[in-house]
Amino acid sequence: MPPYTATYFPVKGRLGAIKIMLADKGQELKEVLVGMEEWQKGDLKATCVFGQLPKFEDGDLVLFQSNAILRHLGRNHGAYGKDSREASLIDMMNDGVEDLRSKYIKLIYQEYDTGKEAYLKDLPNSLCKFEKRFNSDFLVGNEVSFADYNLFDLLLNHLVLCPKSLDNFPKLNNLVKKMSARPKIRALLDSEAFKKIPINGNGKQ
Ligand code: GTS
Repeated sequence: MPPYTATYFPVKGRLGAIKIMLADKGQELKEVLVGMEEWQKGDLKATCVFGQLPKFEDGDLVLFQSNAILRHLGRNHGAYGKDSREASLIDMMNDGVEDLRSKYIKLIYQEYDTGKEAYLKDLPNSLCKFEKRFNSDFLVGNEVSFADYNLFDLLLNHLVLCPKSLDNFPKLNNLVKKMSARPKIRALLDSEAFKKIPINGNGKQ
């Protein structure tokens, strides 16, 4: 039986980075997909701590909040730095990824038709903050962390939004190249099951 179960809508959304990380760590994931009709009945929502998905189960431990799930998996699978100093830096960088993801989600769900041009114009101001942090193939230290998986997933979304968005960011391009080349991640990205899942729930990408 897979040790982990995720309950989510049939989109990549906030589960994408988690799935990429689990694939890279050779972990199986059982997925429970929830359609809008079922969600709108409200029964499942009422059981979710913050009334939202994803829900993640590790045995009898039930977690909500995608970044808490990433941290949990970082602790479980050696992707949270070599010491507490690196862990704090990884937390900082992941919070930065969350800030950019929040802007991206706002664009997708609220401003896609009116705000895309302004979003893309401002995007380099966010990306350069990450670009500056790379001294190796990873955001912090010499090992992959959950923040790398999270940033990688979000950069993939941005390459769909605008294929040229990373053109002036060699280190971000390198992250995408190196992460995409990790065999288990490559296999996930190439799988029909993964390719056919939409990035977002409203068809915008
Ligand atoms: N901070 C939460 C997290 O990181 O997990 C946000 C979760 C969230 O926004 N979930 C959305 C949801 O449950 C779905 S998605 O935006 O991740 O695709 N929406 C349904 C609802 O009723 O709020």
